[in-house]
Amino acid sequence: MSRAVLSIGSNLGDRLDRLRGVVAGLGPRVTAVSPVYRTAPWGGVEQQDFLNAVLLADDPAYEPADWLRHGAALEDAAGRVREVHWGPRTLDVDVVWCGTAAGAVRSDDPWLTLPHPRAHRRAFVLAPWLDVEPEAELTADGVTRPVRDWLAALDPAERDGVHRTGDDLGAAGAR
Ligand code: PH2
Ligand code: MG
Ligand code: MG
Repeated sequence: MSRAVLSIGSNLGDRLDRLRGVVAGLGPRVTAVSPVYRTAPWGGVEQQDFLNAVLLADDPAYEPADWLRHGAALEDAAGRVREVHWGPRTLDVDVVWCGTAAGAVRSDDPWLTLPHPRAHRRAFVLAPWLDVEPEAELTADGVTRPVRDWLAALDPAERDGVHRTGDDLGAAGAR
């Protein structure tokens, strides 16, 4: 049994269609879909703006690793090639947070580090996550804080780099 917070992003091709493909691909596992944000590229590589969103998902049969495997399969289906670190991509599906009956999962495995070690520094993750889960908490660097506090603590320039587009990926449960 696990519940996941997934950050999805695209900055190549039909970005909105790519994000919609993730919602469709996860199907009834998706329990909440955030608004879509246009976001300035994070990480220092000059490239086109991203579209980003956050999904909440739940599957009684999924272990935390299953979310990563499913996300990677959706990336492959979108023709993802891994070239430049933090560079342009048709589709990226990142597992930001995972919870089981025992609580929040912590993992230092480099293949699946949980919670995602950079989520607390990224407005493109925190802003849409807050939209779908206003009381969420995130542990980073050994400190647990509400997601809203991590977002408020960011450099204003980082927060100002994310804007809702008004696009819609479809409501959870509408598939
Ligand atoms: N993903 C990256 C690198 N930089 N910047 C934004 N705004 N959104 C992303 O999804 C993103 C990024 C690598 O996964
Ligand atoms: Mg990523
Ligand atoms: Mg990724």
